[in-house]
Amino acid sequence: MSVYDLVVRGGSVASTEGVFPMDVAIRGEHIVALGQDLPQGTREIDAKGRLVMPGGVDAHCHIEQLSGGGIMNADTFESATRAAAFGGTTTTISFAAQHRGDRLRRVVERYTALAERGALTDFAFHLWISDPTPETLVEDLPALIDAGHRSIKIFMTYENVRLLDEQVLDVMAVARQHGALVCAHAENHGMIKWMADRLVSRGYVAPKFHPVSHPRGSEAEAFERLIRFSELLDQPIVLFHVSTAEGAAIVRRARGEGIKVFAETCPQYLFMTADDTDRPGLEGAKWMCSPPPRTVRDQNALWRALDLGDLQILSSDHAPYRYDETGKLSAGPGSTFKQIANGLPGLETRLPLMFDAMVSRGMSTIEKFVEITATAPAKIYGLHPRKGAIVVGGDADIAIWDPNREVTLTDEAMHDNSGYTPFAGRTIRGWPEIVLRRGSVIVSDGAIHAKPGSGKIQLRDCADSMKPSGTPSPEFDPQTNFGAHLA
Ligand code: DUC
Ligand code: ZN
Ligand code: ZN
Repeated sequence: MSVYDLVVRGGSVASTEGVFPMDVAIRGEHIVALGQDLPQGTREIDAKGRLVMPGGVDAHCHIEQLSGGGIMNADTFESATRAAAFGGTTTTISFAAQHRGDRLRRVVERYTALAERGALTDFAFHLWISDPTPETLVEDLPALIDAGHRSIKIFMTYENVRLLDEQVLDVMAVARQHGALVCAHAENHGMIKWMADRLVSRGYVAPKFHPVSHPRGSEAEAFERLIRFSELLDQPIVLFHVSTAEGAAIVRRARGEGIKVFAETCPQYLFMTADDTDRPGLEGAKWMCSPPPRTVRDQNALWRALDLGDLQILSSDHAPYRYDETGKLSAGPGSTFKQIANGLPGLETRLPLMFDAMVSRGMSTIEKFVEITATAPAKIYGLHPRKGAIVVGGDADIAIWDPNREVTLTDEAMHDNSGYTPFAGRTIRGWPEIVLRRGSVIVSDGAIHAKPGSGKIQLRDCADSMKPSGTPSPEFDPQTNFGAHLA
């Protein structure tokens, strides 16, 4: 009998350090050896001519979740993680979304139960806080962070979920004390509301006015504000979905100042522009998300920022709504852009789109692709080295790619429940053919083999990314922690 349950043989193993010809030996759920000419396993996968990559870590996706506007998204954990797996992603971080009046602890229990019933990939949650009551801040949040839910999501806009500045600071102070990251949807609420109200009152209601209602400065202003909060409390933050050149420049400057800021962008900001929403009737709704995609100049700035390391993470922001009365058109055929749910499906296309651009078309390198789609999100969110890399001792989460397979994206080929992809019609080169999650083949021959509910929750320790950059203090103490600001 072999010492290895499975050997992935003869492939090129990709990491942030390079691409090396190696076999990968797996026992149970873990990688136990890497090297050439490893002994025969009980089972073997022939990976000759294939790239053997870490399974993707998608650190920003909305699954089985009620939006801020009260619209249920189209996916269950089963359908969303099925799509993720087909696209080479083996870990998702979605939201345990607290709406006002909800008890946070119950929210986490509810989402955990949903994921434990349906998920095919492994999963974790960001704690989405929209009701920072004493119960939330003093009782539930500290206990949940200590239990391993080590990232928090806050909104600076969206009427029903946004926090005021003082509330954001309250949440950040708890995060600092207990060791969690604070992730933010950062846009200036007043600017967006004022613009949207004026546009609608003048009859400019089509989807193409949605990008107009999110002035590019609304991102820059909110980024700058949140960064100064981060500086005040010495609390690490992640800025979600950077969409503008100015936003990327602000992140670069803040990191240069030594403020612990991480940032993410998404395929929609690299491959789409505001013009995508300019379609007949309400069709443009399918391309509507917030912040909106901008211009080709912004795309170029974001690519550069990824290359330079100013932006570290590439997530999907998968937020699936059907183009019908259950989703995008829930307010009816006369919907204004304000009434249309924001968000795009993207769990399945995230990795193939990025591989095609970065590797097949030569805009970047395989190493950088692995970094921004798997290793860096795993490190920043406290999942590494269990997730995000092919290393001895890590979970055997592996996507085996045919780098030459050409695929034309179509609505029909997608496996989530939204019924379309904003990237339909694109032909891309490179596709994950076999996907392993903790040593089990969950995708092969174009079919899914995992059972709903076989994904496991990933509780996390306090990673370095979550710790303050200055001298850590065990207690929240304005005298010792904020002395510099009070002087
Ligand atoms: N914007 C968000 O903030 N969340 C979900 C989707 C979107 O477009
Ligand atoms: Zn957002
Ligand atoms: Zn989002």
